[in-house]
Amino acid sequence: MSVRYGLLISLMVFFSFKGFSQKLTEQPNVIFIYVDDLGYGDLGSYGATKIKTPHLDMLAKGGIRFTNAHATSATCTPSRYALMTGQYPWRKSGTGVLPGDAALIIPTDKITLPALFQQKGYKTGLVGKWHLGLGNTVQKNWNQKITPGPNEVGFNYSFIFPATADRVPTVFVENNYVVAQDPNDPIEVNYQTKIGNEPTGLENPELLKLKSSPNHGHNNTIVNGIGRIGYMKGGQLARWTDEEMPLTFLSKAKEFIESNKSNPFFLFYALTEPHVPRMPSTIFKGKSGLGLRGDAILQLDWTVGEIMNQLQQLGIAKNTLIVFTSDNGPVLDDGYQDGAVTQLNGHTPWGVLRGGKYSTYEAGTRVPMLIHWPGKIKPQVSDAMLSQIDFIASFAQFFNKKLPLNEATDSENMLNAFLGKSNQGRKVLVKQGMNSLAIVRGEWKYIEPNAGPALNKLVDIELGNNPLPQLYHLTSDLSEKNNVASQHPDLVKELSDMLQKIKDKKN
Ligand code: NG6
Ligand code: CA
Repeated sequence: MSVRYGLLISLMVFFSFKGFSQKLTEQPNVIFIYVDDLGYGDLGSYGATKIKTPHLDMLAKGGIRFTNAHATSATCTPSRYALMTGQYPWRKSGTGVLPGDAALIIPTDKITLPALFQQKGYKTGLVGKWHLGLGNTVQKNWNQKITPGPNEVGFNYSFIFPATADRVPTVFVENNYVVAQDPNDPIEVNYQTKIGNEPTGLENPELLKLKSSPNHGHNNTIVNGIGRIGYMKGGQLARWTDEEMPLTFLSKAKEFIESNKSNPFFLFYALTEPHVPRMPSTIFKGKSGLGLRGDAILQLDWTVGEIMNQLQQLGIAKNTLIVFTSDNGPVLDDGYQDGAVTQLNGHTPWGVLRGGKYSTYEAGTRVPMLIHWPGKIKPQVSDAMLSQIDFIASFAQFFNKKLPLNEATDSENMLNAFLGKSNQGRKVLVKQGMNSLAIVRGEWKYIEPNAGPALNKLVDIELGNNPLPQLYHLTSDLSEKNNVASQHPDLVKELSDMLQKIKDKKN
């Protein structure tokens, strides 16, 4: 063999080995564990003392714990919309909390977070809560293929419930079909008028095993002893049992991991806990001493432990990056009398923050976020300001891939901060409450004036609404106690102009 050939072959061997090892590290499995309504103060690693979350504390200890990470919005649908699309949800109407019969609001012809992974050859899966609509219309036949849905926006596999656990239809949908359909008992859903003859929470409160709170509206069709929002009939076999539902999701998540253990996968695992109705498996009931909300958090923590154990057992823990975060802040009474208020016992789900779910104050959108990738990410606490909207641009960077022009344009590449290589987060961030937007730049937060109610009396949460501008110096006043807008009119003007400019931005 000539010297030249020898060199060529050794170069080829070198590059193919290099290629192989890069593949291992550059295509880690990615699991997003996205929980529902978990607050900044709900985990041990974020200071909770009244509730024990050992599995998540381990995740925090072995990875990055972010103190300044945000959902874009203080409710579920818009936060999820932003995470999937990289676009601020308030740019598009119809992205508020969706009813259970809503049509799909994610465009099928644009880049999404799962589609990005799909394009890199990952198998992508979604298990859990969806809440981004299904099909093209509100009126739809639940007894045949329901499309478009998650499978049309980037997921190879999906096992979901359509909206929230407190909204009908209370069924699972697997790859566009309701699970356990019965042609003799077709499903119908209606959000306007009662259909069928089944009891409702309003007419038959004596049938409820979990009492609805007055005036919230969780008093339509009763399923599994719980009044829901909306009416449904049929599909008796298909209806989930709340106590089993999270375990069903867990087993589907595990199946997805197991069947993709030999190839790179992206799993979006959207837990329903601790959203209402809190009805955890019986083994967790009463265990926290904090009512069913606390019990649901114990179940959530246990679930994360189960996934971590599985990754260990399959020998893929080292090659799996886990992101754990929440879609919005905490709420106690969100429709049911489940002990969240009466047995709070000094627990502070919002930590030191003001407000809660629905609020423009910090507790609405500042959420726990942990990122864990053994061997690759150094354990640390990061104060970088980050938004969930940034994942899509950051993973695009991770894969060295350009996002399509004019898509995901609100997403910023924060890869180094997400991987703990830098403490530099966003310079500016816009956050959405129920009625107003806030902008954070560095140390300062400005909330635009608006006429909404100061307090959501139903849930007893301060919404952050004020007809006057609000300015908070977050660095010294994280609890937003002192509105200093009148002392800094120039700064108020600057931030309000900046917010306007972001609002006016096209695409
Ligand atoms: C609200 C519901 C609340 C919850 C929320 C959605 C009422 C009075 N309250 O409209 O119970 O379902 O929507 O929560 O109807 S989220 O986390 O999915 O955004
Ligand atoms: Ca939520």
